[in-house]
Amino acid sequence: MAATPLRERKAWQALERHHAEIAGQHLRDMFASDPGRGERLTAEAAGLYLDYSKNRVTDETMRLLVDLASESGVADRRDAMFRGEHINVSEDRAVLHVALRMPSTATLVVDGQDVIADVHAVLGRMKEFATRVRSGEFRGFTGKPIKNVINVGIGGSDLGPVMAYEALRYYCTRDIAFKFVSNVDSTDFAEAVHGLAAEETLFIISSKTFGTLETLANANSARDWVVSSLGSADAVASHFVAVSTNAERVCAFGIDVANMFGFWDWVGGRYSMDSAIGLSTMIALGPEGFDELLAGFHDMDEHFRTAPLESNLPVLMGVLAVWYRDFFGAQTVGVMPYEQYLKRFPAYLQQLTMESNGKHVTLSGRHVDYDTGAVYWGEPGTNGQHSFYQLIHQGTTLIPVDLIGFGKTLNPIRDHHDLLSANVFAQAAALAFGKTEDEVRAEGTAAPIAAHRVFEGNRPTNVLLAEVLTPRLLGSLVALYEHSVFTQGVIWEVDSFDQWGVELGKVLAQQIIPELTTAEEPPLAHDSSTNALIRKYRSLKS
Ligand code: G6Q
Repeated sequence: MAATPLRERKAWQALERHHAEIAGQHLRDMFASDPGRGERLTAEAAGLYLDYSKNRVTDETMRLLVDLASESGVADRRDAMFRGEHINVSEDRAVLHVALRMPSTATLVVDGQDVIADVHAVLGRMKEFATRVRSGEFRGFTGKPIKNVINVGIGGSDLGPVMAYEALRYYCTRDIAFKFVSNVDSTDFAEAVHGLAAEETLFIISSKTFGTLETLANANSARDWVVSSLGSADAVASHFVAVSTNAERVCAFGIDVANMFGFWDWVGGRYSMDSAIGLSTMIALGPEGFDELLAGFHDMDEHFRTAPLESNLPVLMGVLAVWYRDFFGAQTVGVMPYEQYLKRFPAYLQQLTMESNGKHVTLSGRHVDYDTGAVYWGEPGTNGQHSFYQLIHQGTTLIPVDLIGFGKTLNPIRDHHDLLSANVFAQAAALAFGKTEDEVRAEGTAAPIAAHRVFEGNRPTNVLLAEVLTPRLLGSLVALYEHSVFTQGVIWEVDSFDQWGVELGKVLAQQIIPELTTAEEPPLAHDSSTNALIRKYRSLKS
């Protein structure tokens, strides 16, 4: 824990002075006076090339930002994480998603237990199971092979599996359909099973706690569906497996612990796609593909653990995020993958970033006197260009954007990929350099219309480029953002691994459920708005 409050750190104060000096500078001028920055302000690791030259920074800014990371104790805290110390202070837990992707030859003893041996024991069971499902050796209740796998889970037990399946669909078996049910809205379940044969369907009930309302409601509906379709409660054993840390609750639900894949309290939900929560990913990809995914995570972990801060990709992206959030007041960050397979990546990142760093107190419980986590959002390019990019280019709000592109497509057709990629570079340049009124006039547009056609520019971007989307690259990309989030969290001195902010609504919902379901309206003791809404709902319902 950094001893000094953020605003009192030397590097922070130096950055405040520095910001006042350079905030007014335009990227046009920065590039004109320093043509080498496009090649210099770059970094590369684990198959990812980062061009951060189109940020509103100079070499001095980067030096001060890296000083801030250093003075904030990023390296010490990173090392404490890798050692398995309880850096999740509000839950008194180790934070060891990095152990999930360490090779079997590694050892890491935490609280007296070799966690790497545990990780690989579960991976071995997952591989054996995934292979049996993929080959058709695993049979359902009526003796038929599995044609549909449905992951039932929510939040961290859903977003990673969905994102990975969509991202790696090219590499996944097409013999099995994969579906994901998360929402307690019954439509999610109804549409997922529509037209499916229960005898060919396997449910993976994914829940760390096995106590989550939405997941248990969907799991119960799945059990009803299987039992009523196949006419026997005995069918449950052949159509359900569980991924959880809570064997007791899994048993109570009716799933044999022999069909349960475990993980540990040191894996946070949003950091769990590479644990047993990735069982659907492994069935889809095959064990070798899953190993590649893990290797990609590990590549980036090793880079984060060993590279100097000034050339460390997650650190660079992390400090730049702090720069815009705290010094420019940027409230949101756009992440735009120019790769259709990454269409769910922004949704995945929303949880990773916002649940991790959307915090208002420091590790010691003091209210922060600076801004923490930004809002993350995004859509694949080029679709976004035809909708909300207008505001990024000409609106009044500064929105730093990460653009993610690839040298090759997995589906080469005509010149689509060059058309796509040209847009990555064009957007980054347009956002940075814009178009002046003189340039608009020189093209023949006179006032007052000319003003509408001016692009102020000076909008920052990171461009991430990789060769092609593979399981390994996806692992590296996710780990890059995980560790960037970590870096920001250390600087802001928040607990990036708890999520108390999701609790209050859950508790209130539990109180309200019976008030919606009793035949007679019960006495309502909420605020007048909630009381009136409940009454209106009851009347609409009846
Ligand atoms: C993630 C959060 C949260 C969690 C879900 C599902 O970091 O803790 O999104 O993953 O609430 O929880 P269970 O896996 O316990 O059902």
